[in-house]
Amino acid sequence: MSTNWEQINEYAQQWIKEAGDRIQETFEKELTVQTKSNRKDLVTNVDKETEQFFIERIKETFPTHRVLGEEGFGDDVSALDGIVWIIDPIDGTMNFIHQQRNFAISIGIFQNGIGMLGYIYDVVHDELYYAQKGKGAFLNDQPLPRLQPVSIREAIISLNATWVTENMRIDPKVLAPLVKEARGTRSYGSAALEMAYVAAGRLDAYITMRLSPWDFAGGLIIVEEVGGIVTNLYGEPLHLLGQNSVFVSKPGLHEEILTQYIRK
Ligand code: 2AM
Ligand code: CA
Ligand code: CA
Ligand code: CA
Repeated sequence: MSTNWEQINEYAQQWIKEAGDRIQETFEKELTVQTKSNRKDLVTNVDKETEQFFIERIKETFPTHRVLGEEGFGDDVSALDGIVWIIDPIDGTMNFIHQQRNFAISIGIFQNGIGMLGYIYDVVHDELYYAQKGKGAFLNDQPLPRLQPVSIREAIISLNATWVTENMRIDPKVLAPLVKEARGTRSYGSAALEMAYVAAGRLDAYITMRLSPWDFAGGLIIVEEVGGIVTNLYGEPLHLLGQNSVFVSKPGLHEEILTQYIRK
């Protein structure tokens, strides 16, 4: 039997909107904030409740689908056979806590390792970025145009200041000249939104040194549907079940940055 992607898409969009409404309702309530791996790595009761909400809905409706979720309420996924939902219930938790904006729900749905449906929902702005493999990407049902080439000098590149200061993952001298040459840099603190912004042409590229699958799963599908390139910093494909550096860009710009700044 072939998979009914239209049906999965309808449910996914409905649950994402419902989860977004639930998140908005928590703005008036007190948050429980905990740290994870370090003092900058945060989680709240809302991250956990939102992930549990999705898992309950998915398991009830699609019992054979598996879920890989950041907060660990899903399945132990060690291979991507069958249908797997990769979920980040709140991407940009620090923003959620401090700003009540600049965060998103991010979901990628894969079949045998191939990205079929991608979603990034900017809850506060009610902006749903969505893509289905081979059918293009959309922002609130408006088709997103294919990405057009841009030069480095005219590009706005998103990256965190961490990567041009002393850090454990990259020599700060590698990206500093790129920061200087670009028209501008930005940092939003939500990998999912930064990928959505590349897909929507609001940013030209996004570079970061360590993300997990749930941070980029939704964005990967959306960006590729508009002709953008998603690789690790060295131009290699991303591992969907491990951590990666991530380099998302308009097509020509991707090659230009790789040859002039990363591989040189
Ligand atoms: P999160 O909010 O879901 O944790 C912040 O710069 C971006 O990096 C967010 O998208 C954040 O996702 C992600 N991120 C990945 N690993 C992280 C970590 N260990 N600590 C903080 N943010 C992390
Ligand atoms: Ca997190
Ligand atoms: Ca995340
Ligand atoms: Ca998260």
